[in-house]
Amino acid sequence: MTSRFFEGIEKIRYEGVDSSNPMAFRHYNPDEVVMGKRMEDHLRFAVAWWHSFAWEGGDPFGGPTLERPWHPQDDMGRARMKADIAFEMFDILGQPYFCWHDADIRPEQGNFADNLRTLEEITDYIGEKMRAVGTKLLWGTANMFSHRRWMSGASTNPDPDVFAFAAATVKSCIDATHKLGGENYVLWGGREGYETLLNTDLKAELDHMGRFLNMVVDYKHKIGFKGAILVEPKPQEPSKHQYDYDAATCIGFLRKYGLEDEVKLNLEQGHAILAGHSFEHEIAVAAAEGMLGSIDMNRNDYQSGWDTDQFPNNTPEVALAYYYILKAGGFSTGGTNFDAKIRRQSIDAEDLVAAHVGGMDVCARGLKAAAAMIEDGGLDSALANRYSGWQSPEAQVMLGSSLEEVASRVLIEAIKPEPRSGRQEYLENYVNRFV
Ligand code: XUL
Ligand code: CO
Repeated sequence: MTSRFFEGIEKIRYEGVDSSNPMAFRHYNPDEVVMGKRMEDHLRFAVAWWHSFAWEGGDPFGGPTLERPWHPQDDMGRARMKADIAFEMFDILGQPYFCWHDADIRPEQGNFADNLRTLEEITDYIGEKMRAVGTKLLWGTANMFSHRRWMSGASTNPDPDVFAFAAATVKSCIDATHKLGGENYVLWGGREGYETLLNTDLKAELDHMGRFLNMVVDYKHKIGFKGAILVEPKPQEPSKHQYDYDAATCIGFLRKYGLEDEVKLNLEQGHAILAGHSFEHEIAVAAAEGMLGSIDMNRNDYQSGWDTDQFPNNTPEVALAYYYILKAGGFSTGGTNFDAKIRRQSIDAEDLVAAHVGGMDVCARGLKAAAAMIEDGGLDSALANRYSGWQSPEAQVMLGSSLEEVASRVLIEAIKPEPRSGRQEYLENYVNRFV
């Protein structure tokens, strides 16, 4: 039986760029082949259960604005209704994937045994719906930041009982992800950071987090989970200082704890902005280390300094993100998760669908622009030209020689560098031709 929540909203179809139908795709055409691959297989869109179905519209000044028949989310009957609604929307959008936290899909009952039982029950129910609708799981994760037990962190908590509770929680969520055929498992620190050094043993907390992540990786291999383990960088909010600040910080952490070949990154656009980076910077840093896993595609308000998690709508930004993703070989297990929420005044079912339609369309448009830039090769040839000096045998030999040898060559050959233009505006104008 279908609910009446999405009544009057038809399945979204591709109508092409000339369509003025706001509930149609103008660019996202799943079967269209871009650089030898179907658009759907490039983008691998996922809906985030938390923002779309669990969030009730509250902010620090006011309570829920989104009155949904499945709120409040405190019993299993309403958890099942929420799942029914979710899959109705997946059917309308036709996106191939979704993502969840345990706390989004089952009620919080305050103790581990009951949380485990209801997680198993609801993921069995979700498994049936996945088979019926054909939507797959991009990733599962544990919410270890909302309940008060996590207020001082999960694996970085000063209380070893919280570390234990976190280990049990992550085990249950990896089991559920594995059962549903999930393609990745994500860990976002949440409160893995601190408010004040005055009460924090920073070194002990980092060591505990490193040990925790090693346990997670060992367990993944033990059960034969083939998906990727991903961590998600974020510089602040909720904690003042987060240990997983940005891609570079996470990479250093993973190397220190011997996890560089086991764990990749789930990069989020809004988190990049909060860290003072562009999204493409974070993507390029991860790609340079072979650690690009997946992305959370949203947009952050550039003025507020908060994690506003808005749907993407900026083609030039999105195009550059996909440009560097395509340059890195595209996604393997990863995809494009809309870790984005509608504004609290957007209270209609139609707003929720329209937000995803627009997000999918701007990503498709960005992907096409990125592919066109790659096929044209303008940025590649500019780069090859800028670094062409490194092709010379002298330059290559230099990399294998000592500081004194290089110094004496400068004197003997009277090396005198001549500055060359970086051509930034020329290249920015080039990109604008495609977006
Ligand atoms: C928080 C955030 C999370 C993670 C999953 O800012 O992005 O929703 O994506 O826990
Ligand atoms: Co995210």
